[in-house]
Amino acid sequence: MRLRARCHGRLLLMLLFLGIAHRLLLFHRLPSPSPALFRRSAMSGSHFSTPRMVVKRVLAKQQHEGQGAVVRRSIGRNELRNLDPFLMLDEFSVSPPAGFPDHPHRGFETVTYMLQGAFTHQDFAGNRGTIRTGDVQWMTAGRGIIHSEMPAAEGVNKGLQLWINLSSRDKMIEPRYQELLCEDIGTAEDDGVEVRVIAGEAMGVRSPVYTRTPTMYLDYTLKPGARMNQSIPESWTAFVYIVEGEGVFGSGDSSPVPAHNLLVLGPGDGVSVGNESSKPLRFLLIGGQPLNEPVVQHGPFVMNTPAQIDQAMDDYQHGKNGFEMAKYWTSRSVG
Ligand code: FJE
Ligand code: FE
Repeated sequence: MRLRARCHGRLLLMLLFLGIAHRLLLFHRLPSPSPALFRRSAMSGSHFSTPRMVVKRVLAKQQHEGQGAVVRRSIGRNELRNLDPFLMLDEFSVSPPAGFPDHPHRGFETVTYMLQGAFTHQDFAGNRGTIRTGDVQWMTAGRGIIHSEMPAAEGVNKGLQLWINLSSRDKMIEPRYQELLCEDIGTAEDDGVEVRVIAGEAMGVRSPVYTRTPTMYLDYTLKPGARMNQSIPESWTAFVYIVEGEGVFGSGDSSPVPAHNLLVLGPGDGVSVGNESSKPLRFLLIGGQPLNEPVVQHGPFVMNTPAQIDQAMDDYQHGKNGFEMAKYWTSRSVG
């Protein structure tokens, strides 16, 4: 199956409109900018001296989560508990009426990226929104969010949810949302390599997302025979998650790795990936600055000490310190 972010038909409508406008207004051809200029900017961020190699490989097997939902967990399973600053990565696959009904978060961020279908979130502050194929919701839970995350389209709704830890000084900040619609996500294409820049910078394109814990989140698609090179800050944790197809990561002489595998990258200041297969390869390249702080997790609460976890559970139970609305709120059915 091919999972391609096509911006849910909105882009198609836009192109149709532009096509009609073009004919009506009888635009003349403008001289196109020098391709050499484009090429140079597309190459930025692709130079590095020490390529990172794969130091660990984890296959994300299916498990049940939430209410009847199925996830493939990679980060967060026993073999890969905490990849500082990352806490969890789930590739979810959910058909109504399954989903993730009302639950709290404190102390970290959740990043939800839709691959297929739609998801509606509702929170205890009255926020409600639906993200569709190619859209991203970057949620900073901070001191507290209670929300529901439920599929909004018939059939299978797929995506990825990443949990990024917050530093001790940011754990109790005000909650915040950043929503990126598919068509607003910067993309670049060069030599069979396409990138969607969700956070950070690649091939001359920068994301507007503010990452409180410095993070890069890149969605690459490589045509058969294509190769990419991407620099990654030397001190950062970095990994790859294969969404579709198979690729050769790090060293050119290693064997191809298929979908649903997570590869932890070792020391170095960049990575090189090749598609030596006859089908498209799609993978996420994600990196983040490690926090180097103690992590104490109890389900959806991630703090630095056991006392802070006790406090979070007490705040949630009694509606205090950010969980005030817990007493008055429940989500409505999505329909
Ligand atoms: C959660 C159980 C859960 N992975 N992927 C316990 F299911 C969840 C939870 C999710 C989740 C939600 C989406 Cl939209 C996608 C997910 C787990 O909501 F937070 C805890 N603590
Ligand atoms: Fe959640």
